[in-house]
Amino acid sequence: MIAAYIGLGSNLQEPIQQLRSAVLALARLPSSRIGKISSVYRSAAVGPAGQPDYLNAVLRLDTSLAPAALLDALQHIEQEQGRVRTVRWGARTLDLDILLYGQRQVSTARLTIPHPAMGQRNFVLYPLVEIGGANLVLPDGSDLGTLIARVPRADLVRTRLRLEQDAIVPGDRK
Ligand code: ROI
Repeated sequence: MIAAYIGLGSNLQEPIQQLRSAVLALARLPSSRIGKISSVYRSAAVGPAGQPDYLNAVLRLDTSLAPAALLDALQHIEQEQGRVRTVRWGARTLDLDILLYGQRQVSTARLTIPHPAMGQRNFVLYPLVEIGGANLVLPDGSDLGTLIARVPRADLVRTRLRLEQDAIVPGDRK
């Protein structure tokens, strides 16, 4: 099993429900098991102004799915939860990003791992450190503690909302 870290984000159509539904769908992926789940964080949208605030979280998924198969599965979940293009670019019902996939680096037309923007995004780094710890090392040898020291918490708020649910059951294990 590889420890993959998945970023979750939503700012449309009951974001907390979107994130909870996504966690249930992730729990049902084959050859995968959910590990730690971060708190839910709220922040203003990075990108075009005028869209609703986002809820974000990060979870660890222990998986035997290859990176491309994992991406397929995440995109399927996004589609199932009605991700559509809206008039205002950027707002979305659900965004699932592969942040890290063990110590692997992946660079294909569809997929770049580590996620290229993760080092600049407070809504990724703070929940990631919450569950992975500041000593988590990236494939390039940098550690999360060093990265997060360069990124202010700014408007990021850690909410009391949680994504753990009784219905989380492991998918088929290999
Ligand atoms: N901004 C925030 N705060 N959270 C997100 O998850 C997020 N996702 C995006 C863009 C539009 C870049 N902005 C975001 O894709």
